[in-house]
Amino acid sequence: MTAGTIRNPVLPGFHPDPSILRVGADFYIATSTFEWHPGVRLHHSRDLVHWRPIGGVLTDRLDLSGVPDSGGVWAPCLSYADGTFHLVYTDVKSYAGGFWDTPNHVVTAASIDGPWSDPVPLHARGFDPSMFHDDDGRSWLLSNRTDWRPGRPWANGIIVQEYDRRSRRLVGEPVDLYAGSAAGMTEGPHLYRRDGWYYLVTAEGGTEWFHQVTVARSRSLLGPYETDPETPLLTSVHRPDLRLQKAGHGSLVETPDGRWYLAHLAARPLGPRGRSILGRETALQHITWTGDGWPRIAGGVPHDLVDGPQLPACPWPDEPETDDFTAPQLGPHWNTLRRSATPAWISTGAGRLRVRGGRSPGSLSGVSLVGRRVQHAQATFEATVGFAPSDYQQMAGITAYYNSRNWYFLRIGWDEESGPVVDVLARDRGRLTMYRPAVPVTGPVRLRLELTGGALRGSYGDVEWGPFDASILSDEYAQESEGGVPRTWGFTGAFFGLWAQDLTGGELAADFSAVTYKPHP
Ligand code: 6LW
Repeated sequence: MTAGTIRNPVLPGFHPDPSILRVGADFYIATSTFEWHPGVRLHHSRDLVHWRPIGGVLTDRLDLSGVPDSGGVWAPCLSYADGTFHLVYTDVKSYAGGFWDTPNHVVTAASIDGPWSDPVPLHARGFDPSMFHDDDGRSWLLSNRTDWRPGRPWANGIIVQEYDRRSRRLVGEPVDLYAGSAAGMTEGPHLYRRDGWYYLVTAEGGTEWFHQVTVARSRSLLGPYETDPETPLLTSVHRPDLRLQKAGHGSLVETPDGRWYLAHLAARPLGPRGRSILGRETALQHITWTGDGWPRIAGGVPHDLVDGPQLPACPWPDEPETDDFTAPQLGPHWNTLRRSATPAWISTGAGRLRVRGGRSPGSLSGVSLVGRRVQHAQATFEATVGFAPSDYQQMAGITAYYNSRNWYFLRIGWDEESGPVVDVLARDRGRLTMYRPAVPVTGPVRLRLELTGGALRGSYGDVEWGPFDASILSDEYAQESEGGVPRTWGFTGAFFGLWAQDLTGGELAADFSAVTYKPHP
C-alpha cells in the first residue's frame, strides 16, 4: 500500500515559507500570502502526494490597506495543542529603509475550517514567528529578532519566549536561543522534539540563491544549541543546474508510518539563476536520521521526485478549468489585492463575477483586483468581460500582475474618438506604456492572455499584442536595482487577474464570466 511518488513542487506557483503539520491522518501546509487576501493559504493532504487548497484563514479581521508590495502576511506557522489549531503570522506594515514594523499575531480554531478567533497581538520584535507546544504542557513563541540599527544585518538570531495558552499572553522575557551558523541571516525557526533532543530548524542565507535549511539541536529547550556538524540539511546554492533552486525555509513532519519529511520553499527559474515567474513554491523531501540522530536528505539537495509514505493514496477531484461563479463565494483559488472580498465591491453568483471599479492600479489601497496564482510555465487565462466605459479613467479587463509596479493589463478602456476600445496598458518598474492597436468594441468581449515561458501575449479575436517580457513579473526583477530606481522587496509571484478601475467616483462595475485557467503541457 503506497501513496506513490511525490512530484515537486507539491504546491506549484507562489506558495512560500511552508509550515507543515499533521493532526491524526490529515496533513496541512500553511503558506505566506503577503499583500493578498485571504491571508495565509492552507492546503490539505492525506498522503503527502495529493494536495488540495482549502482556502485562506484571515479574512475580515486582516487590514492590508497601505501595506507595501511584498509586505503583509509573512511566514505563518500552524500548530496544534489540546484540540486547538494555533496559527501565528507576521503582518509586515513596513520594511522601508530597514525600519521594521512586524507585529505578530495568533489566531486559534477548534477545526481547520474555522471559525478562527480574532487575532491576538503578540510581540513585534521580529518576524517569522512559530509556536512550539512541549510535552509538559508549556508553549513557546519563537521568531527572529530584527535589527533596525544602521549597518546591521536585519536578522539577528532566534529568540524564544513562553506563551501561556490559557491567558493567550506572552509571559516572562524573551531569551536568545540561537545565533545561527556561519551562513547567517537566520530566520524562519521551527522547533521539534525527537528522542530526547530539541531540534531547531531555521532558514539561513537569505531567501534567494544562497538559501538553505539549517538544523541545530539541544537536550534542553532553552539551549545551548549545537549546529549540525554537516550543515546545511538542504540547499541548492552550489547546484545552479538543478530544477529546484533557492531551496530553504523548511519545516518537518512525521507520518503515521514513522517516516519524516521536510516541507520547504524552492523556485523554478527560467534557465540557470534566471527569473522565477511562478515565485517561490512548496516542495517536500524525504528525511532519514543518522545513527547519531541528525536528519539527512540524500545529497543535501532538493529532489524533483521523492518516495511517498506507505499510506493509502488519497487523490482529490480535478479542479474545473472554467469558473462560472455560480457559488455565493469565490472559490479557493481566488485572491483579492489588499482588501477582503466583500459585497461592497464584489458580487458573485448568477454565472458572473461583478467587480466595482476601484482605485488606480498604482494605489496601495482600494484597488479592485481578483487574481489567481500562475502555477505553470505555459498557461492561458481567458475571460468574457462586460464593461461600458464612458471616460478614460474607467477601464476593466484581465491582467498578468506581479506587484503595483510591474504588470500587463489587457483592458477595455475609453478612447475620445472611438469610444470603448481594447488595448494593453503595462507598467514596468513604475513606468506606464500603452500598446497599440486600440480596437473599437461594443458589448462583452472575450480576452485572452497566454504565457509561454518568458513570453506573454494578449489577444482579442484575431488581434494580438506582444510578445511581452513576462520575466518582469518576478521576485528577481523586482529586487534588481537599475538606473537609480530604488530596489524593492519581491517575495511573491505572478498572478492572472480580473481588474476594474473607475476614478470618476462612479464605481462602474465590470462583469466577468466563463473565466478559464488552462495549463499547457
Ligand atoms: C520570510 C523570511 C524571509 O518571512 O522572507 O528573507 C520572508 N527572509 O523568512 C518572506 O518569505
